[in-house]
Amino acid sequence: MIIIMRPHVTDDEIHGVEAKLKSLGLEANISRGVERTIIGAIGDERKIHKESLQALPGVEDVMRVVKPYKIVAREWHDADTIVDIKGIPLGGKTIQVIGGPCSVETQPQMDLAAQNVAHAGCRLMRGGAFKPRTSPYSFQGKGVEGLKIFRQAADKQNLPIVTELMDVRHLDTFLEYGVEVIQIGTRNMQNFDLLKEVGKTHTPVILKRGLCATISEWLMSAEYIAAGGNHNIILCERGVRSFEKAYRNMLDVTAVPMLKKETHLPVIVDPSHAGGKAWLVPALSKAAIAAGADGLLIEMHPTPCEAWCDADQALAPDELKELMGELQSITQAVGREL
Ligand SMILES: [Mn+2]
Repeated sequence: MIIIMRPHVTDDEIHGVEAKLKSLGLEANISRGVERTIIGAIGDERKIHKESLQALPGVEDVMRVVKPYKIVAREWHDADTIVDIKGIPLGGKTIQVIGGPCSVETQPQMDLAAQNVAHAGCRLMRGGAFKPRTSPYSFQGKGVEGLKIFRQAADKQNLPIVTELMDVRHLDTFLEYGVEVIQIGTRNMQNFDLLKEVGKTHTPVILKRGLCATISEWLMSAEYIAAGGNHNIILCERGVRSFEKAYRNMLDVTAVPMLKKETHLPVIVDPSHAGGKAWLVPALSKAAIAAGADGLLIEMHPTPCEAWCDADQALAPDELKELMGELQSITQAVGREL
């Protein structure tokens, strides 16, 4: 059961609902979003009479949500959620392409990358300062220095930044640097403590799908963030592990319409980590948009062969620009804009 409070609800009204639930022997999870406060009733819901809650001050609606995930479920919120990223909408009619290198290397590399991203027509930039690498001996990212470099480069082009948070201890630094979108990577999709912490902020979050995660597990992870009060969640399909060795991961295109049915949250696709090869990126990007994705997360490096990380899958600047042109007709065909 979830209780949807009216906009501009007061603390007293929230406490009123909480007290009512307590009197029935239930606990309340209060999720204070920017626009909405949603109260989840935890316990034996059979004790609740919907009408008695509905009559309480500040309550807009009371709904039984059958799914294990509640706030992120389409069941209670029919309209698509549009996440506002510094005035850039993600999840609406316009498809957003987030471009940039796998990792932050140097200031000149990032300055050039930011120019290339803006020149290609992308409105958001990606780049990793903290890198989750399979081997402890691979380049681990530049850390805080990388954030500083990224911020400077992106600011010159007015691009909001997307970067991965791996450790709760870095969250304050991310907020200090004004990171516009926090990425939770594949390997941390079920790092519940990390999810709870980003749930306490209102910073938009890109939640990547775990290597072997089911749709339901993935949405439960999103629910962890939402339950904390952060409703600005974007799901990112990036390929799942399969038996196939010819490419890095298997892009699960089916996940896109399935998620669209199950959740009101925006869905984007990362064709770079799915394919693992730059030449596969255009075809996978087109498939993603045709399937209903709201955006793409694409790796682009000013000089791909010199990239410190994921060199094989990075597009060159002219390839990104060309792809943006090719995507025009696909977006139009599905009634979207680029
Ligand atoms: Mn990468």
